[in-house]
Amino acid sequence: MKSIPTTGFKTAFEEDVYKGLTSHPKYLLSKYIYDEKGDKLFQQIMDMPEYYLTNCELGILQEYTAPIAKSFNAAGGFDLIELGAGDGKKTKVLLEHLNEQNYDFSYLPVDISEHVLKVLEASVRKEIPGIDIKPQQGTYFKTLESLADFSKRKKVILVLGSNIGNLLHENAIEFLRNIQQAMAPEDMLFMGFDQKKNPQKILDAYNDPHGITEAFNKNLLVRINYELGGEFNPDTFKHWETYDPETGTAKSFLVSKLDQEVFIEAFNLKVHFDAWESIHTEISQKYDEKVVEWLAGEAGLKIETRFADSEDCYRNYIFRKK
Ligand code: AVI
Repeated sequence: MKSIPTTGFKTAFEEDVYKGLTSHPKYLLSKYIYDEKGDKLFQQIMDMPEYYLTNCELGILQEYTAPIAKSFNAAGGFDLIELGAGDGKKTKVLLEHLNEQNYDFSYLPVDISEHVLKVLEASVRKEIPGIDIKPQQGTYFKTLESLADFSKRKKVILVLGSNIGNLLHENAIEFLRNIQQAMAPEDMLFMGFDQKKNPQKILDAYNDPHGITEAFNKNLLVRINYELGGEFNPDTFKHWETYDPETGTAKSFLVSKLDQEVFIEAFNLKVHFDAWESIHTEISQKYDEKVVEWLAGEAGLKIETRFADSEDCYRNYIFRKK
């Protein structure tokens, strides 16, 4: 395999794909799954019965709406800042309650995608009229930085969906530390963590019989084809999931079913795959209490409260600054 980038890289996507496919072992970053098609596939994943995370978290938010809302409240009202709001299905459970009970709050969903924010804003305004919604377009950290001085009110930062699980521990600590640095002493962080459980249940969630997770994973190849002039045939790759119950790490791979060379125009490069060679594409970390406590502690946070679903598959934690 020859590494011949003709010029400098035009985008971070281009550079990261180049690095990942010229490494040994090969990898691609899961954040690039989420283009318009990837977003839609993820919506479908969240609606699958096998993807228990959605219903577990929804169950927690429905069962503990009142105490959660109460813990958010503060004398001067509060700003509810959600990082990565998506379609807001779960958040709306909280928003409806907060609205009905006349809590004094503003809802600030943060997302990189203007489109996602527009759709979310329209649906929140329609379903829960009267809510003070102020969408914030941008990366999490740039937005958090600017929100640190946005108002004098208490900030409640919401991160649902166990999104932190897509980060290696080292990066998860950095993520939490960035949030911690934007927090004032009275602020709080409300975050979902998928828990260690029967390994079969985890494998089933990431290896569904409908092939939706496979299409989601392979969207990386489809996107390389579209955006970088790649010539991947996704059918020649197998979606493969592993789960290590000791570390709690679920890993997704794409495995080449044959010895092949794939041309990528943007790099003027043929990438060689041995038969059964893998591309690592995603981690979905599962947690236990000790690990959550350790990650939080390393980031200068402490656990204040936790809420679990009836089977203890999933937990939402409230963190404060240490
Ligand atoms: C967004 N993230 C938390 C999902 C997860 O569970 O890791 C993405 C996903 N990958 C496969 N299915 C869902």
